[in-house]
Amino acid sequence: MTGKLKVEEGDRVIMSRVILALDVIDEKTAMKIAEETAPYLHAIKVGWPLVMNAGMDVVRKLSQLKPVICDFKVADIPNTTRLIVRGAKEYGAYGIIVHTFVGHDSLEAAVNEADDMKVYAVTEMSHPGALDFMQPHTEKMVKIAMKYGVTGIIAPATRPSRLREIRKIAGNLEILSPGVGTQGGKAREAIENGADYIIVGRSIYKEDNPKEAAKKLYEETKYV
Ligand code: NUP
Repeated sequence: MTGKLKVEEGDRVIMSRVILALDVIDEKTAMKIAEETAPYLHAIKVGWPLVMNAGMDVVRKLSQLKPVICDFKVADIPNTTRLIVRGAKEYGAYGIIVHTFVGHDSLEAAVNEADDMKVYAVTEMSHPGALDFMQPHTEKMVKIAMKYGVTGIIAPATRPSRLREIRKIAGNLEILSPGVGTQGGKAREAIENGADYIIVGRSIYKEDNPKEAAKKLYEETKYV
């Protein structure tokens, strides 16, 4: 996706660049925050913290509000990858996040099993440790992710100059960018440097007013 989004129709937000990382562990809290923020979101991302406590049913429940992306960072052999991707699909997930470093066959298994579910491949993580092993291989990972037909990639809002470089080789792949807010990245800067969507957790769900926080991020990124 590139270019400007059509973002509002009357009072209704029809497109947003904000993906909520719902890393709360209690289902009731998760549902409450999701309900409040949903009007300003593109999607909701869930990961192990919530699923380990609330179970996979939470994916189905949240999907009533917004498309759900399962951040399982799958990093396994093709057969196990297939089983995990199938599991997410059965609970109605819209997308799943997998690791790219595991290589071509696991990536291919994920994309094939996903069918019309979206696959997002991690190419460079947002935390400092990503420089140790990942970053030297990012370009190669972006290329292999493209070759095997993923919908999008994960690249860091904490390093806007890297985002810009990654966008140059990623063509029209969607770029989902975590690290905004608590990790130090800036929403608008991430979009201006090539991200299509920002992934934001604590700077929404830990705020006194998550709805206002989501709205603010939506406003900040809608016309970029
Ligand atoms: O590189 C990545 N960085 C990252 O923070 C890849 C991710 N998937 N994430 C996830 O994004 C992380 O696991 C968390 O769910 C979310 C960021 O949360 P926060 O730092 O905004 O609270």
